[in-house]
Amino acid sequence: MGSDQPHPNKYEEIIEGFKTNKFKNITFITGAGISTSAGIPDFRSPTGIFANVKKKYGLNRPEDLFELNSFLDNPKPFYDFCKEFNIEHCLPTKTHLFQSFLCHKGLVNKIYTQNVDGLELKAGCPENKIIFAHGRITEAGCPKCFKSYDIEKLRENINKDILTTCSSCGAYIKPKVVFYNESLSFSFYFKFISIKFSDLGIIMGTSLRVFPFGNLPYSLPKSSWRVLINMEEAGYMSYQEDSNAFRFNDINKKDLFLQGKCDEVIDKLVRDIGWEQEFNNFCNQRLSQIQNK
Ligand code: CNA
Repeated sequence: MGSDQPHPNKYEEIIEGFKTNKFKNITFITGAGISTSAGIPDFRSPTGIFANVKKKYGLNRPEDLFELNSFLDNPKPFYDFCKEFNIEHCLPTKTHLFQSFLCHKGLVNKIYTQNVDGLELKAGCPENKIIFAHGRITEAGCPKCFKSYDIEKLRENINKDILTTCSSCGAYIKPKVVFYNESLSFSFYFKFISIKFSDLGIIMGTSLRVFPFGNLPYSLPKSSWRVLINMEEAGYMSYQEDSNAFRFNDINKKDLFLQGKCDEVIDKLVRDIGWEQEFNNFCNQRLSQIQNK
């Protein structure tokens, strides 16, 4: 199914929808694949983080690097990984800038992201539009008693190979990013309801294999379009009429799969809508603002 061409009528309907201002509540559901062109590896691509960490850090499974109990037993592999995972210099991609562009046009409902890199904020998306479902790398705290900790101090300690423990409960401190076996923040569940207001869901750069986040596309209302932009098909497919799973090949369903690199698909989309000049101006302006900071 993945190699099928996107249904031409569905693609045209989406383009027409943008041109006629039909979409006013666009919901983005995103993952690490939207940041790979910024130089940040994802988890599961052949060149992703999971490809070499098992051997490098002597783990049983690559997931153990981000597993709460493994971290609490021995934080060293994760701290060593952090030393190399420096993303401060990374710039937002075309895909992040597209989200920001649509926010500035007042067309965005919410951006649900699994990413912890904060590139949505760098791109200029308003903070109140973004739900960082898996937290952010720019904050630190105790995973047991939730006491906050200074991220700069944690980074300094990591770079000096000092193990940082919580002054209240003694557990090891980590950046406030959600690990396997850790609960999602209260605000994720609180803001989850907003998804019901979508008229277009754009799901990008995610394998949809981390839950509960991976279930978000199936919570979009039945009336909403669902466009998946990814290197390969992701999520559940179904041929059953009453299922919420994707049905990209069903002519009557508002599901469309656009296979490829996010930035390239976004470029084509913008061109086909007729926004090329306006979008390029927006990107140049935003990128020069970041560089002049
Ligand atoms: P994943 O499981 O690694 O899947 C990424 C998906 O994106 C795969 O299907 C890839 O084929 C696809 N992909 C990669 N590059 C592109 C591209 N340029 N264009 C289109 N598709 C592409 O990552 P998920 O986000 O699905 O998994 C969730 C984890 C990854 C979350 O817990 C994140 O915190 C974690 N993560 C985040 C970052 C980040 O913040 N940038 C980096 C690495 C991992």
